[in-house]
Formats: sequence, structure tokens, C-alpha cells
Amino acid sequence: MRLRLDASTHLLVLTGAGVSAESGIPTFRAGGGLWENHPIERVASPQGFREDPELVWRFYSDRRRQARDVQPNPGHLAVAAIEERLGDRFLLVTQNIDGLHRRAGSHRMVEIHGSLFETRCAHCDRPSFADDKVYYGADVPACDACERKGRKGLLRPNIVWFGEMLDPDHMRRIEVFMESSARARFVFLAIGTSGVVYPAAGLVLHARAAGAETWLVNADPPENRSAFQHFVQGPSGKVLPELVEWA
Ligand code: BJW
Repeated sequence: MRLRLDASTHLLVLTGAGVSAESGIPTFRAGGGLWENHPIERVASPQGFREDPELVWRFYSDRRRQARDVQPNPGHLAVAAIEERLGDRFLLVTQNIDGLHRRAGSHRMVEIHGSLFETRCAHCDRPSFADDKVYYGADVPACDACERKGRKGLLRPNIVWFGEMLDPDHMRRIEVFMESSARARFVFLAIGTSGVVYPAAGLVLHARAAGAETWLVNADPPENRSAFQHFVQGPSGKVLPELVEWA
């Protein structure tokens, strides 16, 4: 089955952990949702950070190191090549924080769950900043902006954890893209995501309401499979380079 695109198609792509699996980054739910026997919610939630910031920094330090050491795969490259053809009629929404889409050449992109290579303060509203350091053990980084005001603030990864709000500007950008696409031929394509984490899992329904044709590329049928009209089962690194047929 091939996805036919032409120069007037608007395409919204949503990616999840599956697209980076062939680069060697394990998906979230592959290991039963555990990291070193800790449930993901414990290492990816504000409560988990309050209880044990060292553990959380160790988890994200491991992931920084891992993401730095791997390369984008043919799936990431195929997504970037489609953007090259469609220009502003394309938007990539990624749940991944590993930076591999950017390294593959994607630009029109919203990283809705944040970035592994940015840090911010858990206590003050200083802007997030680029950071690829790894922190271990008792080495939990402190916020120097807080320190200057005589306060004690801890730095945290700039990631959207469970129970936290997504950036309203990101959601608005997706909404604006959908609104402008509703007047054209509009295709929504989800890749490598289990369809369980909201609001990302609900985007397919918004896209359908805006008149989109809905496509899914995934290794297994995900939770929200029934929301998609077309399902191509297989690894994205193999499927994506062959998926699109240009009219
Ligand atoms: C391949 C492949 C290959 C493998 N090729 N495919 C509505 C209903 C119920 C609950 C909620 C709701 N709205 C909000 C909530 C609460 C919550 C939520 O969704 N909970 C659910 C678990 C039930 N959502 C939130 O808290 C969000 N905030 C929010 O909505 O704020 C408002 C609000 C707050 C509180 C209550 C209500 C509203 C924030 C969500 C942030 C998620 N953050 C995480 C962790 C941080 C990032 C990190 O550390 O990396 O993001 S969770 C984790 O899951 C991570 C991922 O981005 C995300 C999605 O996972 P993904 O990408 O789908 O990966 P997997 O592993 O699940 O699936 C991989 C898939 O690929 C599989 O299907 C494989 O088969 C496939 N695959 N190899 C193709 N080679």
C-alpha cells in the first residue's frame, strides 16, 4: 500500500518512540514500562523528581548519552525528505525527545514532550537552555539564577512529564496547521506510537474532524488503531522510504 502525495497535499506527521527503535533507542513500553525496575511514571513525573531527583537525573543522563551515541535511521531520513518536497505544507509533531529528527534534517517540527538536550529550573521561570551534560549520583545540578536570589532551586530536564501541561504554543501551532489544512487535501500520518498517551493519541481524531485521510505505520496494531483508515504494519525504517508515491 502506497501513500500518494502531490505538491498541493498538506501532511501532518506524528511520530513516537517506534521511529527511533531502529537507531537503537528502546521504546517506552517495550520493557514493560520499566527502567532499571522503576516504573516510567516514577522517573518521568514531577512527583518522582520531588522524591528522588538523583534517580531522575540518572535516568535522563543515561538517555542523553544513548541518544548522543546513535544515528538517525532511514525512517527519520524519509520524513525529512518528504518535508523537503512539501515545504510549509508539512508539519512534524514528535513525542520523541532524542533530537534524531532534527539531526536527520527535519525543521518544521514541534517537540511536544520537550527535548533531552535542554534543561530548565524546577523552581523559577528562567528560560530553558541547551545542555548535554550527564549527571550522576549526588551531582544534582542547582540553579544559579535561584542561588543569586538566595534561594535553592534544582535544575531538571526540559521534558513534559506525566500530569504536566504541554506548551500551549505548541498545541496552537498544531491547531493552526490543521485549520489551514482543512481547506486542502489533508493527510495525517502517525508513525511508531502506541496511541496511549494524550493529547498526542487524540490528534488523529482532530485531524479526521478537519477532513484528513488518516494513515498509520507501526510495528504492531496500537491502542487507537480503529481511528485510522490505512494501516501499514512493519518497521518504519523499512516502510517509510518506500511508502510515498509522488504524483
Ligand atoms: C515501531 C517500531 C518500528 C516499535 N517501527 N513502529 C486523556 C485520557 C486519559 C489520560 C489522559 C488524558 N489526557 C491526559 C491524560 C494524562 C496523561 C496520559 O495520557 N496518560 C495515559 C498514559 C493514560 N497525559 C499527560 O499527563 C500529558 N499532559 C496533559 O495532558 O496535561 C493536561 C492533563 C494533566 C493531567 C490530567 C489530565 C490532563 C503529558 C504526557 C507527557 C508524556 N511524557 C512521556 C515521558 C516523558 C518523555 C521522556 O522521558 O522521554 O513521553 S510518557 C512516554 O510516552 C513518552 C512518550 O513520548 C510517550 C508516548 O510513547 P510512544 O512514543 O507512543 O512509545 P511507546 O513505547 O508507547 O510505543 C512505541 C510504538 O512503536 C509501539 O506501538 C510499537 O509497536 C511501535 N514500534 N518499533 C514502527 N521499528
